[in-house]
Amino acid sequence: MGIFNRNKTTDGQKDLPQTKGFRLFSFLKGGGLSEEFYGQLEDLMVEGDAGVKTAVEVCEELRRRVKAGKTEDEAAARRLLREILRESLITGGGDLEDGRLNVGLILGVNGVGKTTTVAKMAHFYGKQIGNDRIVLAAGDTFRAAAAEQLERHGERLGVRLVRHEAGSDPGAVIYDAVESAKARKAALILADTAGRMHTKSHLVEELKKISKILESKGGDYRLRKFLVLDATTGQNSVSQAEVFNDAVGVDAVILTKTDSLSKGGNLFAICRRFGLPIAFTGTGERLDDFHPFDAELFLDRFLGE
Ligand SMILES: Nc1nc2c(ncn2[C@@H]2O[C@H](COP(=O)(O)OP(=O)(O)OP(=O)(O)O)[C@@H](O)[C@H]2O)c(=O)[nH]1
Ligand SMILES: [Mg+2]
Repeated sequence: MGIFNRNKTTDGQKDLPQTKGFRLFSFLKGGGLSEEFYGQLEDLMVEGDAGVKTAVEVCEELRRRVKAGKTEDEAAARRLLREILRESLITGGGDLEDGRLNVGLILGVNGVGKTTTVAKMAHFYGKQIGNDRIVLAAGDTFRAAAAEQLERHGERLGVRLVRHEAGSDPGAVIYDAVESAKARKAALILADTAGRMHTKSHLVEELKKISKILESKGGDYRLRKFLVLDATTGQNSVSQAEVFNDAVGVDAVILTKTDSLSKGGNLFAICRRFGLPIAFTGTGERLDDFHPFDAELFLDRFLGE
């Protein structure tokens, strides 16, 4: 299973088979802090999906800190590397604001796990505030089966769903969900959206429109835009983050499918380049396979410690 899970029964993460993760340190040949050490490290960071820019920056920073620390010790350099990588990661962004209506807009390209994530989030937040204080909005009006998929989740969870006919305006669905939530004094709306390729500009334009409709009602509620990224897509997820963030301003990332093969170095690039926090990880297909992102745990797996 995923590189982000402990093989322990902690905070509800049950019986996950042990994973090896990327284990960068296990590939580093020992022998001191030579040019070869830094060269290897840079290559391994790229191999681990961090991208060339981030790999180079991290290695440069490591050289600086090694020099400043006046150390010749490889073990100390490994500790400094972990420190740099830890400082690169941003966590959080998933907290609800008390006493106010929270609206979570769930965005992402096709098939990354948006609809499943909406259901997982309802399950997760339902434990905090009660399922009856959550409203789901079927904002994917593009794919015929999407609203039904969400409806099944809603029925299972006992969470109210607002949906319109297929082909209708997604902005109107979400707007209706807001009215419905206000009338019922709900605390949270989770809005699904249609998957759109980040390369198709008209779809991204449509998203801008939805976002604008919601933002025009600002003050009434607290809007959070969550970008769902599939952990297995590596560097591609970095360009997805760039396009969505430029188009609508993303608030936090949710990384799905971390139970599948993924290296995870893309997270360093996403946090460092866009300043986006990683709020949650999806670790399987069940509703319970969803957890707040744990940076230390992620580093354990990425580095192999
Ligand atoms: N293994 C695994 N599978 C997941 C995870 N999250 C979602 N999936 C699976 O990924 C597939 C796609 O999930 P959806 O939630 O329908 O994805 P989507 O982004 O809504 O897809 P579109 O609406 O078509 O754009 C489903 O088979 C899910 O069960 C995860 O964390 N781990
Ligand atoms: Mg969907």
